[in-house]
Amino acid sequence: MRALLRRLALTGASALLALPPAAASAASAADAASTAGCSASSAVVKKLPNGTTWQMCWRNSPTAGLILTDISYRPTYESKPIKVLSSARLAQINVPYDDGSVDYNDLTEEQLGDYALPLNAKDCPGGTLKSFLVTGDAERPHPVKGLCVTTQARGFAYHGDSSDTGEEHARTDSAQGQDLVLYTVTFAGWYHYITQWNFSDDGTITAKEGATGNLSPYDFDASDSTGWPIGNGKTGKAVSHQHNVFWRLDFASDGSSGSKVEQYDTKPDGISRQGIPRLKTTRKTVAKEFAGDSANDRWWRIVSTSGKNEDGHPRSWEIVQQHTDKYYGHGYTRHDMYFTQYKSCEKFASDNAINGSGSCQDTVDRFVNGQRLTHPVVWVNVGFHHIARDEDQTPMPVHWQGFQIVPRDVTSMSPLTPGRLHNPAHNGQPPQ
Ligand SMILES: [Cu+2]
Repeated sequence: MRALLRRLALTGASALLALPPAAASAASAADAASTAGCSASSAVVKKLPNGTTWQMCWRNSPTAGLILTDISYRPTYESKPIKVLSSARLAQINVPYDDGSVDYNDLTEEQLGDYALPLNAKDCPGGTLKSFLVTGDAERPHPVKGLCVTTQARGFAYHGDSSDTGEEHARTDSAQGQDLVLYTVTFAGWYHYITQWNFSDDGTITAKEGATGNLSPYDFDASDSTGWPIGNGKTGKAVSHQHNVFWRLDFASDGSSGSKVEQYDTKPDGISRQGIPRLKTTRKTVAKEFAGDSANDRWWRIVSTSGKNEDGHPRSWEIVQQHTDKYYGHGYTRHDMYFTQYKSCEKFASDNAINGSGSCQDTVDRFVNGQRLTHPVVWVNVGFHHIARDEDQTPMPVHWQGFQIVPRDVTSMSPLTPGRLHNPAHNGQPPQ
């Protein structure tokens, strides 16, 4: 009911669905905390079983929820941590309903971060719960144990035969992978949102937003073309809607905010003499602010202008966008990626003007106005069009949407290569 009142108070409209907030505080070795640039209570430092160490600072914003800062990656063979991101956070969740009745901004209207829910030990298996302050509908701020910091198995990290790279007494090597995982659960209306970040031992970062909770009880009046029958017979049709999630990434490759953005496209390139289709990959440096769209065989990377790996290749981080249901309802939701020059008051993908300072534009599409990209901020937009199904009752099984950030040439070999293979003999073209 609290959630309903919150919706009604904010919108004056009938009820809908909502969203929740985020996380904060946590600890580890004091030296790591000082390295990370935050207090021990807001530092997370974790060495995973395969040897990779991730470290970062965290806090909870009443609006944006869980905010991670100063994220660094230290694979086994690196002598010091490699800075990846200055900041990683949500930038908006839009929830428009297909019948045009409502259109929520769950961060900026619903104050997602201020409605974090307490987690129980069973909600954080093998991990540690961290507290932070929220106010929500209470009179004053109070602590909630709302951040889980844990590790999770992710299946195979690799499986390979070393004879293929020229080892004389060959072996089959295999390992299981692990992730450092941080998440909070927040609510808006009847929806509970899981804001989660996975940091894998192979250097991959996964951002994922999970939607669970319950369908809006006030929105079972859809037509055939705007909803789906839920419950016995055909009388109640739940209104379909979009969960449109934006993330904001401020890269700091190798500790420097100076980076460039490249777009790669692979296309057919005729037929070879053997009668086999050829493919050709082209690179385009994105010099100015840019709104991008996913396409077959297209990807982007953020390239450090200062750091190189031991092979002499520039370190970079590739954005891997997964499935998205694009929402065309607003100018700012029409593109999958926005690359903008860093500006401190550009924090939210919509409703930005009233939530930052007055000197910034209101929506992310308007942040793109021709500036040269020397300190790129990446906005990733992933949509999920939710046509409800009977299985959504109850509680609704979690639906995830998100993307990944994958290291490309950050290290000269796999960060997980077994020690006996981590040498020049196994790096590059093997002996024939
Ligand atoms: Cu939904």
